[in-house]
Amino acid sequence: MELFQFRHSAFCEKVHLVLCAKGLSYTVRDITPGVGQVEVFQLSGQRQVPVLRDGEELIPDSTAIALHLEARHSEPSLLPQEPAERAQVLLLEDWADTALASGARLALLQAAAEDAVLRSALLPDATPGVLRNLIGAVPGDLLGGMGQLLQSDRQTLIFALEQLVALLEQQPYLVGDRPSLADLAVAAQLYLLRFPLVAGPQLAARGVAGIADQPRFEPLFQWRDELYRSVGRFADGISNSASTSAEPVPVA
Ligand SMILES: N[C@@H](CCC(=O)N[C@@H](CS)C(=O)NCC(=O)O)C(=O)O
Repeated sequence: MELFQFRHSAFCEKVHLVLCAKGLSYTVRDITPGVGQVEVFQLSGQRQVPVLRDGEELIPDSTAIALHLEARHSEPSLLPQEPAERAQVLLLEDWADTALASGARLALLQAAAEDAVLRSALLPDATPGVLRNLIGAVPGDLLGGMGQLLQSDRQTLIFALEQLVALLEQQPYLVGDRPSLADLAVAAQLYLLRFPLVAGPQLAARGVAGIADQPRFEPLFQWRDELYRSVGRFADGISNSASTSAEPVPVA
């Protein structure tokens, strides 16, 4: 299997987590946003990543990929058999992919507008050093417009994170007694708020100021990091992945 991805994409991260949880081997193709998406379009008929190539099949969309993998590799299952639990997992996954995803993306954009190191670390690995430095040097207030997060959006995100903390204080997983697609979808979006080790040394543990460094969210990020350990998603990617890139990219 081959995963076409952007280097720091929460939806691609979700697919990595599913592949790891199922113990599957795969390679990674890093796509450059913009120009690289032409190839994605030619292959899959749409331009977004993630796209998974599984033999002859090309599957776009993280949810479709997760369901495809669940159908092909049923163990360990990420979707409970019990209908009510299954429905809860699918609802939570959809919430993570929509409301949480949009809040997290906006929060990261705003943080990047204010933080030159974060800004340049988020650029695709193929970006030449000169350009990377230039973008890092652009004053944050010039970029402020692109990352404006309304106070109410931020409050909505914070409220949601608080509910996740409260829920996970009571139980180890969001639904049921084992990791499900709901946990992986939520953990994948948390990638943007505080980068896990697998994001590489420049980004690991950095994130959105006021969230990544907020003590009351610490249990949530610890839960996320523990989930990464339990599914075997490690920085070196040795357990399950080999990058096709010439650089030793920490497999994303
Ligand atoms: N619903 C899709 C969303 C995928 C998505 O938003 N991909 C973004 C990267 S995170 C993308 O390809 N953006 C480029 C574009 O829209 O042209 C999924 O779950 O995979």
